[in-house]
Amino acid sequence: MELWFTENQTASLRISVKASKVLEHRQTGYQELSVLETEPWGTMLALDGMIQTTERDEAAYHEMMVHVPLSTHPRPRRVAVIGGGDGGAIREVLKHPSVEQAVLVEIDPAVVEASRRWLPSLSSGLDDPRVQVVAADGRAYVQQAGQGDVPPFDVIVVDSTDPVRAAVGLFSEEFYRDVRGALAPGGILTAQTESPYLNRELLRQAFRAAAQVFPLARLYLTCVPTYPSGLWSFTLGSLGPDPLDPAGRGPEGSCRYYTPELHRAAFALPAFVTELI
Ligand code: AG3
Repeated sequence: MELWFTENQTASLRISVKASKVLEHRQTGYQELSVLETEPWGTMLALDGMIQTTERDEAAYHEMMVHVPLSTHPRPRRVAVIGGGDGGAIREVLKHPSVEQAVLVEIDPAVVEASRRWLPSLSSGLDDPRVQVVAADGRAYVQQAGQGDVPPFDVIVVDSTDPVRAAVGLFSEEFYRDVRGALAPGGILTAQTESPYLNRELLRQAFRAAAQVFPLARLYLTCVPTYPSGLWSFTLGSLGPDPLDPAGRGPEGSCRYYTPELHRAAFALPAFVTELI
């Protein structure tokens, strides 16, 4: 018997992947969690039926999401990742020697547990002494951070799910204002902002919201074959440094996707994307 996993990406678009095994499938306190062994992409994590990450293509997402802001900042010391319970983003943050503290704020502890168990190549960094894992709602955490409950961050990375349920608020102007409040002078926000082909309104709205809140806002792209349309966007908001003129040292240790050339190239946008924002 063949086993196929299908994500309904939109009402009229699906992606299917052949799986050899279901490693875990359960309802957590927040969502339906599935971990599958797939033939083309290796181990894959899905939440509520939406592919979040796969071993084979996650570098195109996590490396670009993290190394672009962290190489832009001259000396990132404190970094927060909102969401991203699989640990892939944190693993990349730790490649920057200036980082003294990396806080992972994941609302669903089951995601962290599943990743520790099935995706060690993503979650391995979670045991690093610089890492603090907080089980909390990212919005509330960032709001409190802005009120001085925790020291300010140099970079805040928003590695959220699609804008449904708990994640809806993570694409709003209000949230970006809270992020700004939690950043140190010269701080940077990077948020995943979905597909320019399939989430046009959302992307435009999120980018414009960031541009309202931050003196500098830029959009950049990467290619993630298992995400809807394969073309994926990040919105970067900065209180100072410009990602087109990166001031940091860049990641130490090997990358599978990110290069300084790609860093620059990622900001070259197709005409239809420039028109979109
Ligand atoms: N967060 C963004 C995943 C969005 C994918 N959407 C979809 N498959 N419909 C990924 C979390 C990885 N750390």
